[in-house]
Amino acid sequence: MNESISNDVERFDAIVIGAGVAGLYFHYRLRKLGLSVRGFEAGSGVGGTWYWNRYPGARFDSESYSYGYSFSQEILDEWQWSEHFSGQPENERYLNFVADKFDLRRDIHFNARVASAVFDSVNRIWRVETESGERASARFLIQATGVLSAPYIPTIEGADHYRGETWHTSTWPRRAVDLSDKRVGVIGTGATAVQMITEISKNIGDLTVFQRTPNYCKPLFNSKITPEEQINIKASYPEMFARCNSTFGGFLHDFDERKVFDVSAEERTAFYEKTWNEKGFAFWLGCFSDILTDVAANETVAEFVRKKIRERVNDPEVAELLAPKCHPFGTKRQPMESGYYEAYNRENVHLIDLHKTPIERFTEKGLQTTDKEYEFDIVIYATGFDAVTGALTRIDIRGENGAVLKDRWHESPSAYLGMCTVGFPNMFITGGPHNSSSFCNIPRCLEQNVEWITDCIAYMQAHGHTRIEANQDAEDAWTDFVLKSADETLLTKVDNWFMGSNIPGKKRVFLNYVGGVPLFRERCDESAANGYAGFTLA
Ligand code: NA7
Repeated sequence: MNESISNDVERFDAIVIGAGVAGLYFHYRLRKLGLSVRGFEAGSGVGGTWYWNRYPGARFDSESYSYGYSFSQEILDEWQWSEHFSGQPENERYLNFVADKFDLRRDIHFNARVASAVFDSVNRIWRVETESGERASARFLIQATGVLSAPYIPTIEGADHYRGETWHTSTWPRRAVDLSDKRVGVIGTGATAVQMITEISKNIGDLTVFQRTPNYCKPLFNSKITPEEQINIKASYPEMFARCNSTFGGFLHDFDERKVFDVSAEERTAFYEKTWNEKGFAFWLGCFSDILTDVAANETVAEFVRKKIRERVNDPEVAELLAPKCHPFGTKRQPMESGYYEAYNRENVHLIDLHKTPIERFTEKGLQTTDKEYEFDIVIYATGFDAVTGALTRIDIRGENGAVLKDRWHESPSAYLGMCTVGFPNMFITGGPHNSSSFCNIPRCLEQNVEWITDCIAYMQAHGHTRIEANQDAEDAWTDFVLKSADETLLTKVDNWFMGSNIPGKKRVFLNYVGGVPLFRERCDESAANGYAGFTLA
Protein backbone atom coordinates (compact mmCIF):
# COMPACT_ATOMS: atom_id res chain seq x y z
CA MET A 1 0.00 0.00 0.00
CA ASN A 2 1.62 3.30 -0.93
CA GLU A 3 1.75 6.50 1.02
CA SER A 4 -0.51 8.49 -1.36
CA ILE A 5 -3.29 5.96 -1.00
CA SER A 6 -2.79 5.72 2.71
CA ASN A 7 -3.18 9.47 3.20
CA ASP A 8 -6.96 9.24 2.95
CA VAL A 9 -7.12 6.14 5.04
CA GLU A 10 -8.99 6.43 8.31
CA ARG A 11 -6.62 6.29 11.27
CA PHE A 12 -7.36 4.60 14.59
CA ASP A 13 -5.47 3.80 17.74
CA ALA A 14 -6.20 0.10 17.32
CA ILE A 15 -7.61 -2.27 14.75
CA VAL A 16 -9.19 -5.45 16.07
CA ILE A 17 -9.64 -8.33 13.66
CA GLY A 18 -12.45 -10.67 14.74
CA ALA A 19 -15.62 -10.14 16.76
CA GLY A 20 -15.79 -13.33 18.78
CA VAL A 21 -15.19 -13.83 22.49
CA ALA A 22 -11.80 -12.06 22.46
CA GLY A 23 -12.66 -9.42 19.85
CA LEU A 24 -15.71 -8.18 21.72
CA TYR A 25 -13.86 -7.88 24.98
CA PHE A 26 -11.06 -5.96 23.24
CA HIS A 27 -13.61 -3.40 22.05
CA TYR A 28 -14.91 -3.04 25.58
CA ARG A 29 -11.46 -2.64 27.13
CA LEU A 30 -9.88 -0.42 24.48
CA ARG A 31 -12.84 1.93 24.52
CA LYS A 32 -12.49 2.20 28.29
CA LEU A 33 -8.90 3.33 27.71
CA GLY A 34 -10.26 6.08 25.52
CA LEU A 35 -8.77 4.62 22.34
CA SER A 36 -10.36 4.86 18.92
CA VAL A 37 -10.95 1.37 17.50
CA ARG A 38 -11.98 -0.11 14.16
CA GLY A 39 -13.11 -3.71 14.16
CA PHE A 40 -13.22 -5.94 11.11
CA GLU A 41 -15.25 -9.14 11.16
CA ALA A 42 -15.68 -11.60 8.29
CA GLY A 43 -19.13 -12.70 9.45
CA SER A 44 -22.30 -10.65 9.30
CA GLY A 45 -22.65 -10.69 13.08
CA VAL A 46 -20.72 -11.08 16.30
CA GLY A 47 -19.93 -14.40 17.92
CA GLY A 48 -16.88 -15.87 16.14
CA THR A 49 -16.94 -19.62 16.72
CA TRP A 50 -20.55 -19.35 17.84
CA TYR A 51 -21.52 -17.34 14.79
CA TRP A 52 -19.97 -19.77 12.29
CA ASN A 53 -20.45 -23.19 13.85
CA ARG A 54 -24.21 -23.53 13.60
CA TYR A 55 -24.29 -27.22 12.69
CA PRO A 56 -26.93 -29.30 14.51
CA GLY A 57 -25.65 -30.40 17.90
CA ALA A 58 -23.02 -27.66 18.28
CA ARG A 59 -22.65 -26.88 21.96
CA PHE A 60 -20.15 -26.13 24.72
CA ASP A 61 -17.97 -28.82 26.18
CA SER A 62 -17.17 -26.48 29.08
CA GLU A 63 -19.86 -25.88 31.71
CA SER A 64 -21.76 -22.83 30.39
CA TYR A 65 -21.25 -20.77 33.56
CA SER A 66 -17.49 -21.41 33.45
CA TYR A 67 -17.38 -20.33 29.79
CA GLY A 68 -19.05 -16.89 29.95
CA TYR A 69 -17.22 -13.64 30.62
CA SER A 70 -16.22 -13.03 34.21
CA PHE A 71 -15.30 -9.34 33.89
CA SER A 72 -18.75 -7.81 34.30
CA GLN A 73 -20.93 -8.34 37.35
CA GLU A 74 -23.82 -6.94 35.33
CA ILE A 75 -23.50 -9.70 32.75
CA LEU A 76 -23.23 -12.31 35.46
CA ASP A 77 -26.34 -10.94 37.16
CA GLU A 78 -28.45 -10.46 34.06
CA TRP A 79 -27.63 -13.52 31.95
CA GLN A 80 -29.08 -16.94 32.81
CA TRP A 81 -27.71 -20.03 31.10
CA SER A 82 -30.50 -22.50 30.45
CA GLU A 83 -28.38 -25.67 30.24
CA HIS A 84 -25.21 -26.93 31.87
CA PHE A 85 -23.68 -27.17 28.38
CA SER A 86 -25.43 -24.62 26.29
CA GLY A 87 -26.08 -25.04 22.56
CA GLN A 88 -24.95 -22.80 19.69
CA PRO A 89 -28.14 -20.73 19.35
CA GLU A 90 -28.01 -19.71 23.00
CA ASN A 91 -24.25 -19.13 22.86
CA GLU A 92 -24.64 -16.83 19.88
CA ARG A 93 -27.50 -15.03 21.67
CA TYR A 94 -25.24 -14.58 24.70
CA LEU A 95 -22.50 -12.89 22.68
CA ASN A 96 -25.10 -10.67 21.01
CA PHE A 97 -26.45 -9.80 24.44
CA VAL A 98 -22.97 -8.70 25.50
CA ALA A 99 -22.49 -6.71 22.28
CA ASP A 100 -25.85 -4.98 22.81
CA LYS A 101 -25.25 -4.31 26.46
CA PHE A 102 -22.02 -2.43 25.84
CA ASP A 103 -22.90 -1.13 22.37
CA LEU A 104 -19.89 -2.96 20.94
CA ARG A 105 -21.07 -3.27 17.33
CA ARG A 106 -20.74 0.44 16.75
CA ASP A 107 -17.03 0.29 15.81
CA ILE A 108 -17.15 -3.04 13.95
CA HIS A 109 -17.46 -3.41 10.22
CA PHE A 110 -19.09 -6.72 9.34
CA ASN A 111 -18.75 -8.83 6.19
CA ALA A 112 -15.24 -7.44 6.15
CA ARG A 113 -12.59 -10.14 5.82
CA VAL A 114 -9.10 -8.72 6.24
CA ALA A 115 -6.83 -9.52 3.30
CA SER A 116 -3.61 -7.80 4.32
CA ALA A 117 -1.90 -5.98 7.15
CA VAL A 118 1.38 -4.17 6.54
CA PHE A 119 3.58 -2.50 9.14
CA ASP A 120 4.86 0.95 8.28
CA SER A 121 8.03 1.20 10.36
CA VAL A 122 8.56 4.89 9.72
CA ASN A 123 5.21 5.91 11.14
CA ARG A 124 4.93 2.89 13.45
CA ILE A 125 1.47 2.04 12.26
CA TRP A 126 -0.28 -0.93 10.71
CA ARG A 127 -2.10 -0.48 7.42
CA VAL A 128 -4.95 -2.91 6.96
CA GLU A 129 -7.02 -3.70 3.91
CA THR A 130 -10.08 -5.91 3.59
CA GLU A 131 -10.92 -8.19 0.68
CA SER A 132 -13.41 -5.61 -0.56
CA GLY A 133 -10.78 -2.86 -0.51
CA GLU A 134 -11.71 -1.03 2.67
CA ARG A 135 -8.63 0.42 4.35
CA ALA A 136 -7.71 1.60 7.81
CA SER A 137 -4.54 2.21 9.77
CA ALA A 138 -3.72 2.06 13.46
CA ARG A 139 -0.86 2.07 15.93
CA PHE A 140 -1.85 -1.34 17.24
CA LEU A 141 -3.01 -4.39 15.33
CA ILE A 142 -4.90 -6.92 17.39
CA GLN A 143 -5.49 -10.40 16.11
CA ALA A 144 -8.61 -11.86 17.72
CA THR A 145 -9.00 -14.33 14.91
CA GLY A 146 -9.64 -17.50 16.90
CA VAL A 147 -7.92 -20.82 17.52
CA LEU A 148 -10.21 -22.92 15.33
CA SER A 149 -11.56 -20.57 12.68
CA ALA A 150 -9.84 -21.41 9.39
CA PRO A 151 -11.84 -24.37 8.02
CA TYR A 152 -9.87 -27.19 6.44
CA ILE A 153 -11.33 -28.96 3.41
CA PRO A 154 -9.17 -31.78 2.05
CA THR A 155 -8.46 -31.89 -1.64
CA ILE A 156 -10.37 -34.82 -3.10
CA GLU A 157 -10.08 -35.53 -6.79
CA GLY A 158 -13.22 -34.84 -8.80
CA ALA A 159 -14.80 -32.50 -6.23
CA ASP A 160 -15.76 -30.10 -9.05
CA HIS A 161 -17.75 -32.79 -10.84
CA TYR A 162 -19.92 -33.75 -7.89
CA ARG A 163 -23.49 -32.59 -8.53
CA GLY A 164 -24.77 -32.70 -4.96
CA GLU A 165 -24.23 -30.12 -2.24
CA THR A 166 -21.16 -29.90 -0.02
CA TRP A 167 -20.31 -27.80 2.98
CA HIS A 168 -17.95 -27.69 5.92
CA THR A 169 -19.43 -27.97 9.41
CA SER A 170 -18.35 -24.41 10.20
CA THR A 171 -20.19 -23.03 7.18
CA TRP A 172 -23.43 -24.90 7.79
CA PRO A 173 -26.13 -23.04 5.85
CA ARG A 174 -28.01 -20.35 7.69
CA ARG A 175 -31.26 -21.48 6.02
CA ALA A 176 -33.27 -24.38 7.48
CA VAL A 177 -31.88 -27.71 6.31
CA ASP A 178 -34.18 -30.74 6.14
CA LEU A 179 -32.24 -33.99 5.90
CA SER A 180 -35.21 -36.29 6.51
CA ASP A 181 -35.19 -37.64 2.97
CA LYS A 182 -31.56 -36.99 2.10
CA ARG A 183 -28.65 -39.35 1.57
CA VAL A 184 -25.80 -37.74 3.46
CA GLY A 185 -22.08 -38.52 3.63
CA VAL A 186 -19.96 -37.16 6.49
CA ILE A 187 -16.16 -37.10 6.27
CA GLY A 188 -14.46 -37.00 9.67
CA THR A 189 -15.18 -38.20 13.19
CA GLY A 190 -13.62 -35.50 15.41
CA ALA A 191 -15.35 -33.61 18.23
CA THR A 192 -17.46 -31.65 15.74
CA ALA A 193 -18.60 -34.72 13.81
CA VAL A 194 -19.47 -36.51 17.05
CA GLN A 195 -21.87 -33.72 18.04
CA MET A 196 -23.30 -33.34 14.55
CA ILE A 197 -23.72 -37.03 13.66
CA THR A 198 -25.61 -37.65 16.91
CA GLU A 199 -28.06 -34.88 16.10
CA ILE A 200 -28.60 -35.36 12.36
CA SER A 201 -28.91 -39.14 12.67
CA LYS A 202 -32.21 -38.63 14.52
CA ASN A 203 -34.02 -37.50 11.38
CA ILE A 204 -32.19 -38.37 8.19
CA GLY A 205 -32.83 -40.39 5.06
CA ASP A 206 -29.56 -42.29 5.10
CA LEU A 207 -26.22 -41.41 6.68
CA THR A 208 -22.77 -42.75 5.82
CA VAL A 209 -19.84 -41.75 8.02
CA PHE A 210 -16.29 -41.99 6.66
CA GLN A 211 -13.95 -42.55 9.57
CA ARG A 212 -10.17 -42.38 9.51
CA THR A 213 -9.49 -42.26 13.26
CA PRO A 214 -12.02 -43.16 15.97
CA ASN A 215 -12.08 -41.08 19.14
CA TYR A 216 -12.50 -41.70 22.85
CA CYS A 217 -15.86 -40.00 23.39
CA LYS A 218 -17.41 -39.55 26.80
CA PRO A 219 -21.02 -38.79 27.74
CA LEU A 220 -21.54 -35.07 28.34
CA PHE A 221 -24.47 -35.51 30.74
CA ASN A 222 -26.02 -32.24 29.76
CA SER A 223 -29.27 -31.13 31.42
CA LYS A 224 -31.39 -28.05 32.00
CA ILE A 225 -30.30 -25.85 34.88
CA THR A 226 -32.95 -26.00 37.57
CA PRO A 227 -34.02 -22.82 39.45
CA GLU A 228 -32.16 -24.04 42.57
CA GLU A 229 -29.02 -24.72 40.55
CA GLN A 230 -29.34 -21.28 38.99
CA ILE A 231 -29.31 -19.65 42.42
CA ASN A 232 -26.23 -21.66 43.43
CA ILE A 233 -24.43 -20.85 40.19
CA LYS A 234 -25.04 -17.13 40.57
CA ALA A 235 -23.91 -17.22 44.18
CA SER A 236 -20.71 -19.11 43.44
CA TYR A 237 -19.34 -17.20 40.45
CA PRO A 238 -16.36 -15.73 42.35
CA GLU A 239 -15.21 -19.14 43.60
CA MET A 240 -15.89 -20.74 40.23
CA PHE A 241 -13.73 -18.28 38.31
CA ALA A 242 -11.04 -18.45 40.96
CA ARG A 243 -11.02 -22.21 40.58
CA CYS A 244 -10.78 -21.97 36.77
CA ASN A 245 -7.77 -19.70 37.17
CA SER A 246 -6.12 -22.28 39.38
CA THR A 247 -6.66 -25.43 37.33
CA PHE A 248 -4.39 -26.79 34.63
CA GLY A 249 -6.75 -26.14 31.73
CA GLY A 250 -8.92 -23.32 33.03
CA PHE A 251 -11.85 -25.70 33.49
CA LEU A 252 -13.73 -26.51 36.66
CA HIS A 253 -12.02 -29.93 36.56
CA ASP A 254 -8.46 -30.65 37.54
CA PHE A 255 -6.19 -33.66 37.61
CA ASP A 256 -6.15 -35.95 40.65
CA GLU A 257 -2.69 -35.81 42.23
CA ARG A 258 -2.45 -39.60 42.43
CA LYS A 259 -0.87 -41.65 39.68
CA VAL A 260 -2.65 -44.55 38.03
CA PHE A 261 -0.57 -47.28 39.65
CA ASP A 262 -0.66 -45.66 43.10
CA VAL A 263 -4.04 -47.31 43.57
CA SER A 264 -5.35 -50.86 43.25
CA ALA A 265 -7.09 -52.04 40.09
CA GLU A 266 -10.43 -52.03 41.92
CA GLU A 267 -9.94 -48.52 43.23
CA ARG A 268 -8.91 -47.40 39.77
CA THR A 269 -11.99 -48.80 38.10
CA ALA A 270 -14.22 -47.31 40.78
CA PHE A 271 -12.54 -43.92 40.20
CA TYR A 272 -12.98 -44.19 36.43
CA GLU A 273 -16.62 -45.19 36.89
CA LYS A 274 -17.26 -42.25 39.20
CA THR A 275 -15.67 -39.60 36.95
CA TRP A 276 -17.22 -41.20 33.86
CA ASN A 277 -20.61 -40.46 35.37
CA GLU A 278 -19.79 -36.85 36.11
CA LYS A 279 -20.48 -33.98 33.77
CA GLY A 280 -18.14 -32.59 31.15
CA PHE A 281 -14.39 -33.08 31.18
CA ALA A 282 -14.31 -34.64 34.68
CA PHE A 283 -13.14 -37.96 33.26
CA TRP A 284 -10.35 -36.48 31.13
CA LEU A 285 -9.05 -33.45 33.00
CA GLY A 286 -10.02 -34.81 36.42
CA CYS A 287 -8.19 -38.09 35.86
CA PHE A 288 -4.99 -39.40 37.46
CA SER A 289 -2.06 -37.02 37.04
CA ASP A 290 0.04 -39.30 34.83
CA ILE A 291 -2.41 -40.28 32.12
CA LEU A 292 -0.94 -37.81 29.66
CA THR A 293 2.66 -38.74 30.40
CA ASP A 294 2.78 -42.51 30.97
CA VAL A 295 1.76 -44.89 28.20
CA ALA A 296 0.98 -47.81 30.53
CA ALA A 297 -1.10 -45.57 32.81
CA ASN A 298 -2.91 -44.20 29.81
CA GLU A 299 -3.73 -47.67 28.52
CA THR A 300 -5.77 -48.44 31.66
CA VAL A 301 -8.10 -45.53 31.01
CA ALA A 302 -8.13 -46.15 27.24
CA GLU A 303 -9.29 -49.72 27.79
CA PHE A 304 -11.98 -48.53 30.19
CA VAL A 305 -13.40 -46.31 27.46
CA ARG A 306 -13.19 -49.03 24.78
CA LYS A 307 -15.23 -51.28 27.06
CA LYS A 308 -17.87 -48.57 27.42
CA ILE A 309 -18.03 -48.19 23.65
CA ARG A 310 -18.42 -51.94 23.10
CA GLU A 311 -21.30 -52.01 25.58
CA ARG A 312 -23.25 -49.44 23.60
CA VAL A 313 -22.85 -50.49 19.99
CA ASN A 314 -24.94 -53.46 18.90
CA ASP A 315 -22.81 -54.69 15.99
CA PRO A 316 -19.47 -55.96 17.39
CA GLU A 317 -17.65 -55.16 14.15
CA VAL A 318 -18.86 -51.58 14.19
CA ALA A 319 -18.03 -51.35 17.90
CA GLU A 320 -14.45 -52.44 17.19
CA LEU A 321 -14.16 -49.83 14.47
CA LEU A 322 -15.34 -47.15 16.89
CA ALA A 323 -12.96 -48.22 19.66
CA PRO A 324 -9.66 -46.31 19.26
CA LYS A 325 -6.50 -48.34 19.45
CA CYS A 326 -3.89 -46.28 17.65
CA HIS A 327 -3.53 -43.25 19.88
CA PRO A 328 -3.50 -42.74 23.65
CA PHE A 329 -6.60 -41.54 25.47
CA GLY A 330 -6.89 -37.77 25.92
CA THR A 331 -4.18 -36.79 23.46
CA LYS A 332 -6.83 -35.17 21.30
CA ARG A 333 -9.39 -32.82 22.78
CA GLN A 334 -11.92 -35.30 24.09
CA PRO A 335 -15.20 -35.32 22.16
CA MET A 336 -18.22 -35.12 24.43
CA GLU A 337 -21.26 -37.02 23.29
CA SER A 338 -24.95 -37.39 23.99
CA GLY A 339 -25.90 -40.59 22.18
CA TYR A 340 -23.15 -40.75 19.54
CA TYR A 341 -22.55 -44.47 19.79
CA GLU A 342 -26.27 -45.31 19.68
CA ALA A 343 -26.47 -43.47 16.34
CA TYR A 344 -24.62 -46.42 14.82
CA ASN A 345 -27.35 -48.78 16.06
CA ARG A 346 -29.76 -47.21 13.57
CA GLU A 347 -30.30 -49.14 10.38
CA ASN A 348 -29.84 -46.07 8.20
CA VAL A 349 -26.45 -45.10 9.70
CA HIS A 350 -23.34 -46.73 8.25
CA LEU A 351 -19.68 -46.51 9.25
CA ILE A 352 -16.94 -46.81 6.65
CA ASP A 353 -13.37 -47.52 7.68
CA LEU A 354 -11.13 -45.32 5.54
CA HIS A 355 -8.07 -47.35 6.45
CA LYS A 356 -9.63 -50.37 4.80
CA THR A 357 -11.36 -48.61 1.92
CA PRO A 358 -9.97 -45.09 1.35
CA ILE A 359 -11.85 -42.45 -0.62
CA GLU A 360 -10.47 -42.35 -4.16
CA ARG A 361 -12.43 -39.45 -5.59
CA PHE A 362 -15.72 -37.66 -5.96
CA THR A 363 -18.00 -38.89 -8.74
CA GLU A 364 -20.93 -36.93 -10.16
CA LYS A 365 -23.21 -38.75 -7.73
CA GLY A 366 -21.11 -39.08 -4.61
CA LEU A 367 -17.91 -40.63 -3.34
CA GLN A 368 -15.94 -43.51 -4.77
CA THR A 369 -13.90 -45.55 -2.30
CA THR A 370 -11.63 -48.45 -3.21
CA ASP A 371 -14.66 -50.63 -2.48
CA LYS A 372 -17.65 -48.94 -4.15
CA GLU A 373 -19.46 -45.77 -5.14
CA TYR A 374 -21.69 -44.11 -2.53
CA GLU A 375 -24.43 -41.82 -3.83
CA PHE A 376 -25.20 -38.71 -1.81
CA ASP A 377 -27.41 -35.64 -1.98
CA ILE A 378 -25.07 -33.87 0.44
CA VAL A 379 -21.48 -34.42 1.55
CA ILE A 380 -20.48 -32.70 4.80
CA TYR A 381 -16.85 -32.03 5.60
CA ALA A 382 -16.32 -32.45 9.35
CA THR A 383 -12.63 -32.27 8.64
CA GLY A 384 -11.55 -29.67 11.16
CA PHE A 385 -9.43 -26.56 10.92
CA ASP A 386 -6.04 -25.19 10.02
CA ALA A 387 -5.86 -24.47 13.72
CA VAL A 388 -3.95 -21.88 15.74
CA THR A 389 -1.93 -20.37 12.87
CA GLY A 390 -4.33 -20.79 9.92
CA ALA A 391 -6.49 -17.73 10.57
CA LEU A 392 -3.34 -15.60 10.66
CA THR A 393 -1.36 -17.12 7.81
CA ARG A 394 -4.38 -16.75 5.52
CA ILE A 395 -3.97 -12.98 5.92
CA ASP A 396 -1.01 -11.38 4.12
CA ILE A 397 0.71 -10.00 7.22
CA ARG A 398 3.97 -8.12 6.67
CA GLY A 399 6.03 -6.81 9.54
CA GLU A 400 9.37 -5.03 9.84
CA ASN A 401 11.40 -4.96 6.61
CA GLY A 402 8.61 -6.68 4.73
CA ALA A 403 8.89 -9.92 6.75
CA VAL A 404 5.96 -12.17 5.84
CA LEU A 405 4.33 -13.87 8.84
CA LYS A 406 3.36 -16.93 6.84
CA ASP A 407 7.00 -17.48 5.79
CA ARG A 408 8.34 -16.65 9.20
CA TRP A 409 6.08 -19.31 10.75
CA HIS A 410 6.52 -21.89 8.00
CA GLU A 411 9.27 -23.81 9.80
CA SER A 412 8.49 -22.97 13.38
CA PRO A 413 5.56 -20.85 14.54
CA SER A 414 6.55 -18.95 17.65
CA ALA A 415 5.33 -16.07 19.76
CA TYR A 416 6.63 -14.78 23.06
CA LEU A 417 3.99 -15.60 25.70
CA GLY A 418 1.91 -16.59 22.69
CA MET A 419 1.03 -12.92 22.20
CA CYS A 420 3.77 -11.12 20.25
CA THR A 421 6.26 -12.30 17.68
CA VAL A 422 9.65 -10.88 16.70
CA GLY A 423 9.61 -8.75 13.57
CA PHE A 424 5.95 -7.78 13.93
CA PRO A 425 5.97 -4.75 16.23
CA ASN A 426 2.74 -3.45 17.76
CA MET A 427 0.90 -6.61 16.73
CA PHE A 428 -0.78 -8.57 19.50
CA ILE A 429 -2.13 -12.07 19.01
CA THR A 430 -4.74 -14.01 20.96
CA GLY A 431 -5.30 -17.69 20.33
CA GLY A 432 -2.03 -17.96 18.42
CA PRO A 433 0.87 -20.39 18.79
CA HIS A 434 2.17 -21.22 22.27
CA ASN A 435 -0.60 -19.27 23.95
CA SER A 436 -2.48 -20.80 26.88
CA SER A 437 -5.81 -20.28 25.11
CA SER A 438 -5.10 -23.11 22.66
CA PHE A 439 -5.35 -25.76 25.41
CA CYS A 440 -7.83 -24.16 27.71
CA ASN A 441 -11.38 -23.44 28.60
CA ILE A 442 -10.89 -20.86 25.88
CA PRO A 443 -12.70 -17.76 27.25
CA ARG A 444 -10.90 -18.06 30.58
CA CYS A 445 -7.57 -17.74 28.79
CA LEU A 446 -8.80 -15.23 26.23
CA GLU A 447 -10.02 -12.93 28.98
CA GLN A 448 -6.54 -13.04 30.49
CA ASN A 449 -4.96 -12.38 27.07
CA VAL A 450 -7.20 -9.37 26.45
CA GLU A 451 -6.58 -7.91 29.89
CA TRP A 452 -2.82 -8.37 29.63
CA ILE A 453 -2.66 -6.82 26.15
CA THR A 454 -4.85 -3.85 26.96
CA ASP A 455 -2.91 -3.25 30.21
CA CYS A 456 0.25 -3.29 28.12
CA ILE A 457 -1.19 -0.72 25.72
CA ALA A 458 -2.25 1.45 28.67
CA TYR A 459 1.29 1.18 30.06
CA MET A 460 2.76 2.21 26.72
CA GLN A 461 0.49 5.22 26.56
CA ALA A 462 1.30 6.23 30.09
CA HIS A 463 5.03 6.03 29.34
CA GLY A 464 4.88 7.61 25.91
CA HIS A 465 5.91 4.46 24.03
CA THR A 466 4.79 4.01 20.44
CA ARG A 467 6.43 0.69 19.64
CA ILE A 468 6.64 -2.71 21.29
CA GLU A 469 8.32 -5.81 19.99
CA ALA A 470 9.18 -9.18 21.50
CA ASN A 471 12.89 -9.82 21.99
CA GLN A 472 14.44 -12.71 20.10
CA ASP A 473 16.04 -14.28 23.17
CA ALA A 474 12.79 -14.08 25.16
CA GLU A 475 10.83 -15.62 22.30
CA ASP A 476 13.41 -18.39 21.81
CA ALA A 477 13.40 -19.21 25.51
CA TRP A 478 9.60 -19.29 25.58
CA THR A 479 9.44 -21.51 22.50
CA ASP A 480 11.99 -23.83 24.01
CA PHE A 481 10.06 -24.02 27.27
CA VAL A 482 6.75 -24.69 25.51
CA LEU A 483 8.15 -27.38 23.23
CA LYS A 484 10.07 -29.09 26.03
CA SER A 485 7.07 -29.21 28.33
CA ALA A 486 4.95 -30.58 25.49
CA ASP A 487 7.56 -33.20 24.76
CA GLU A 488 7.26 -34.55 28.27
CA THR A 489 3.67 -35.50 27.45
CA LEU A 490 2.08 -37.97 25.05
CA LEU A 491 0.48 -35.07 23.18
CA THR A 492 3.40 -34.74 20.79
CA LYS A 493 3.28 -38.43 19.89
CA VAL A 494 0.01 -38.20 17.96
CA ASP A 495 -1.11 -36.44 14.83
CA ASN A 496 -3.81 -33.83 15.15
CA TRP A 497 -4.35 -30.09 15.08
CA PHE A 498 -2.28 -29.60 18.24
CA MET A 499 0.70 -30.63 16.09
CA GLY A 500 -0.46 -28.98 12.87
CA SER A 501 -0.18 -32.39 11.28
CA ASN A 502 -3.84 -32.52 10.27
CA ILE A 503 -2.97 -30.15 7.41
CA PRO A 504 -0.96 -31.59 4.49
CA GLY A 505 2.31 -29.67 4.09
CA LYS A 506 2.07 -27.93 7.47
CA LYS A 507 5.19 -28.35 9.55
CA ARG A 508 4.70 -30.90 12.34
CA VAL A 509 5.39 -28.92 15.50
CA PHE A 510 3.51 -28.43 18.75
CA LEU A 511 1.32 -25.33 18.42
CA ASN A 512 -0.40 -25.24 21.76
CA TYR A 513 0.80 -24.64 25.30
CA VAL A 514 0.58 -27.28 28.02
CA GLY A 515 2.44 -25.69 30.91
CA GLY A 516 -0.84 -25.09 32.72
CA VAL A 517 -2.93 -21.94 32.97
CA PRO A 518 -1.62 -20.76 36.40
CA LEU A 519 1.99 -20.83 35.20
CA PHE A 520 1.06 -18.98 32.01
CA ARG A 521 -0.62 -16.23 34.00
CA GLU A 522 2.36 -16.08 36.33
CA ARG A 523 4.82 -15.65 33.47
CA CYS A 524 2.70 -12.93 31.87
CA ASP A 525 2.26 -11.07 35.16
CA GLU A 526 5.98 -11.35 35.88
CA SER A 527 6.84 -9.75 32.55
CA ALA A 528 4.34 -6.93 33.10
CA ALA A 529 5.51 -6.30 36.67
CA ASN A 530 9.05 -5.89 35.34
CA GLY A 531 8.13 -3.24 32.80
CA TYR A 532 7.27 -5.83 30.13
CA ALA A 533 10.44 -7.83 30.43
CA GLY A 534 11.20 -9.76 27.25
CA PHE A 535 9.93 -6.90 25.08
CA THR A 536 11.59 -3.78 23.75
CA LEU A 537 9.50 -0.68 24.15
CA ALA A 538 10.41 2.49 22.36
P1 NA7 B 1 -10.72 -32.40 14.20
O1 NA7 B 1 -10.68 -32.78 15.62
O2 NA7 B 1 -9.46 -31.94 13.57
O3 NA7 B 1 -11.34 -33.61 13.39
C1 NA7 B 1 -11.30 -33.65 12.00
C2 NA7 B 1 -11.77 -34.99 11.53
O4 NA7 B 1 -11.69 -35.06 10.12
C3 NA7 B 1 -10.90 -36.14 12.05
O5 NA7 B 1 -11.71 -37.24 12.28
C4 NA7 B 1 -9.96 -36.38 10.87
O6 NA7 B 1 -9.41 -37.67 10.85
C5 NA7 B 1 -10.91 -36.17 9.72
N1 NA7 B 1 -10.22 -35.87 8.47
C6 NA7 B 1 -9.45 -34.81 8.20
N2 NA7 B 1 -9.01 -34.87 6.94
C7 NA7 B 1 -9.50 -36.00 6.41
C8 NA7 B 1 -9.40 -36.62 5.15
N3 NA7 B 1 -8.64 -36.09 4.18
N4 NA7 B 1 -10.04 -37.78 4.95
C9 NA7 B 1 -10.77 -38.31 5.94
N5 NA7 B 1 -10.92 -37.79 7.16
C10 NA7 B 1 -10.28 -36.64 7.39
O7 NA7 B 1 -11.76 -31.22 13.96
P2 NA7 B 1 -13.16 -30.99 14.67
O8 NA7 B 1 -13.83 -29.89 13.94
O9 NA7 B 1 -13.89 -32.24 14.87
O10 NA7 B 1 -12.76 -30.50 16.11
C11 NA7 B 1 -11.87 -29.41 16.28
C12 NA7 B 1 -11.92 -28.92 17.67
O11 NA7 B 1 -13.17 -28.21 17.85
C13 NA7 B 1 -11.92 -29.96 18.74
O12 NA7 B 1 -10.64 -30.31 19.14
C14 NA7 B 1 -12.69 -29.29 19.86
O13 NA7 B 1 -11.83 -28.46 20.58
C15 NA7 B 1 -13.68 -28.43 19.15
P3 NA7 B 1 -7.98 -37.95 11.58
O14 NA7 B 1 -8.27 -37.88 13.05
O15 NA7 B 1 -7.07 -36.83 11.13
O16 NA7 B 1 -7.56 -39.26 11.10
